[in-house]
Amino acid sequence: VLATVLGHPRIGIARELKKALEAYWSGASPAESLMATAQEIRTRHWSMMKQAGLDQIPCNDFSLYDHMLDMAVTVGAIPARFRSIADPLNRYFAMARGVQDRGAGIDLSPLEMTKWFDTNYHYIVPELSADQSFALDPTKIAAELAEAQALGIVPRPVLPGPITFLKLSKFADNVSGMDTLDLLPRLLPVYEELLALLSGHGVTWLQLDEPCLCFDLDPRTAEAYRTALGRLAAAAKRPALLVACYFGSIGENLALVADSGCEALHVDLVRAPADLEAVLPALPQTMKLSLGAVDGRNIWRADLEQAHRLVRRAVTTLGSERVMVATSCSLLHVPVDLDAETRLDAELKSWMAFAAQKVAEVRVLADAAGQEQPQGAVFEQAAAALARRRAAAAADNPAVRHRAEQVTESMSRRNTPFAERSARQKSRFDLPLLPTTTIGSFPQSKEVREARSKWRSGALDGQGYQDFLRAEIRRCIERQEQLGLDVLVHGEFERTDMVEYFGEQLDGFAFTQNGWVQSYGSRCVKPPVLYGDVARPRPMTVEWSSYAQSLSKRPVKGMLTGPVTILQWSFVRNDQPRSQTCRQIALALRDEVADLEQAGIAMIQVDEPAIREGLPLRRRDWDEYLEWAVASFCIATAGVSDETQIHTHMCYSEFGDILPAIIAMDADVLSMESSRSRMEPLEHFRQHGYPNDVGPGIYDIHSPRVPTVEEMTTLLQLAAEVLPVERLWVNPDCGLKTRGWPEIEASLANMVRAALEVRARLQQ
Ligand code: THG
Ligand code: ZN
Repeated sequence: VLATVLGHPRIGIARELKKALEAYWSGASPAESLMATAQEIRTRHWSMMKQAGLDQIPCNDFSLYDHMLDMAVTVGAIPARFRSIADPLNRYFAMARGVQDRGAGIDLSPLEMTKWFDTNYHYIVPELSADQSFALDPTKIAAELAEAQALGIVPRPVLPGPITFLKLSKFADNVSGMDTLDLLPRLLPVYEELLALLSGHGVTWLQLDEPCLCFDLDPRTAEAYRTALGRLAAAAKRPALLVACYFGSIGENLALVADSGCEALHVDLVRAPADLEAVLPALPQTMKLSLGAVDGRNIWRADLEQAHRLVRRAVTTLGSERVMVATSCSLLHVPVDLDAETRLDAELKSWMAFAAQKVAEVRVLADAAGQEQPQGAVFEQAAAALARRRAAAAADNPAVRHRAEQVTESMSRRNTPFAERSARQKSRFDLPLLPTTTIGSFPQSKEVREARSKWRSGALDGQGYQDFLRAEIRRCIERQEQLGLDVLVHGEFERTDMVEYFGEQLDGFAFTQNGWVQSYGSRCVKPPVLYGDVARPRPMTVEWSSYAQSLSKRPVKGMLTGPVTILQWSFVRNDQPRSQTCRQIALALRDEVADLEQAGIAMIQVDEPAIREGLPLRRRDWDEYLEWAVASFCIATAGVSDETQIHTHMCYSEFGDILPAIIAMDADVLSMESSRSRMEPLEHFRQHGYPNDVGPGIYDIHSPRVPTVEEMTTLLQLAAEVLPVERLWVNPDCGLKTRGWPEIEASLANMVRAALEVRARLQQ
């Protein structure tokens, strides 16, 4: 039985890649240092996996920015606007981040970015044209292959498969009436060419990632799978193909791979344990099975006994020659090494495993495949840790559990319908038509970070830190008033991350020092570990919000992160349903909302950017999820009086397919990312309507470019054609935490001007 993983984290234990990227982008260091750092990271990870005894080691899973962007470059899908950039590295980053050079008159918008399945990772969406042609550029994959081979490793390169690549790509704006799968006949020859080339370089196994096999497929896509996998399997010169399905059940799509002639199938037995029994009898004699038995999405130590039973079942049916043990998906979604955690509670730490530990787990499982009853210290320690974890959970917080059981339906309903609340709120706030606001965060400047780290190290005392933050808030309020914004925010300078901040103040969460996970490009998050029952010992945001409100006559929104987003962006316990954990978070937030209202905060924003991200991949699972997700948001927010205005914000996803659920959340105001997808949400509003207030984002904050007034008036007018102008708000796409003040002031000044212009036009 062979041991393997589907991919390794690439950011580095100390986020070396992040630092090297940002130094290169800022001009502080040359391309050579970036390349050297990238190579060091790859070398270290390959050596580590080799030392750990993995039989197949992935390569080309590394990326300087994103693996879908890499694939777009590999197949020559470079949109026309980038083709004049001669330097490949500059062109690559231009596609990822856009370019704006006012002096030179250059203004290239980047490719879109969106969530990778139901994870918190964002990929770059390849942009295709109607007359798209493809041409192989094997530079990256060939270089990484040679590098691995030079280290004495026989790597298994990883590629997004052709169907997943096309399904996750998009046509440029000007294309209509085409399906990206129309391009399959043009794309397949490039894959064939690449397969031949890799085979020529001594590659014996290739991993084709086809997570789209976890979706309900329409007949056209299913047929495309048959065509594509069949064609690749029939290629004259190629490595053996491992088709990897992960993030869910392969279900009825099994035959598409089983009948393809490919040499191996990978299934995700963490998300879909029942797949094993379905796959065993259906797999042809010629195929191997890779068992995704160790969770690549979470940080818990594996239940080795349970995983062993799966391995045994496969081995006794297929024979050990045909079985591989693997992680459920790439380890991209977990931190690098638990050993780097020196401050974690020892007990909690003994329940956990990061990438390095998971590599060891697959090895142990593969080694024990021949034993009926697994033996040895490793199995015993894992079982003991699991038993201690269960005992701790059972004794945790009865009061929290009791309260969660007592939740009534009326707790998730506002007192009166929107129309009535809205009228009361309108008279309370007296806002102009098209009120302007922002999403919540303002720049986390170097000074803010320095002050926080001084406070944490003890160099700055609590009072000093508080004074510093108050001064930041005061300046932020002044700037917003000067810009002429109607509804203000305090700026969130006290928060590192919108989930981490709340986790730090709630019972049931723990924190790592180095548990970084890539979110997009150089940006990382450090998800809290939600291990126990969630309770709120004391108010979390009331002081900051009250202080901010005391500085202005204009409304200042209170800012909270919603229960679904806290759940989705944490590593959560896997010993009870997610719905139950979410409800505990919702109840803690409900108390915070009540305290904010009590303190005179009249608008409270509860962000749920991750609500779409948590949607199950299979439609049959949608209703159940949406029901508890919406109920959780409502439990958190519906306890307020009619005059208190609840806002929410969503971004990073396309919301069309869950619009009814978003409507059911019944927030008074919804601000939503739209500008990067050229106001796509408006199309859904046009078709289905939206009953409450909306602020479709009119400025893309993910790019440093400053949007013009005209651009934004155009978008506003587009919105006004779809929704009644009395229900429209004016705001950016998302928070401004990652941007710099100069570009923000210019952009927001333009945004306010755009609102004034459209207001004036409407009043003519
Ligand atoms: N927090 C969490 N998840 C998220 C977001 C978030 N997922 C979606 C979206 N926002 C992703 N966007 C970002 C934006 C900025 C950063 C991370 C994800 C970021 N991170 C810092 C960095 O990498 O420099 C690290 C954090 C810090 O140093 O405080 O800026 O907002 N959980
Ligand atoms: Zn956002």
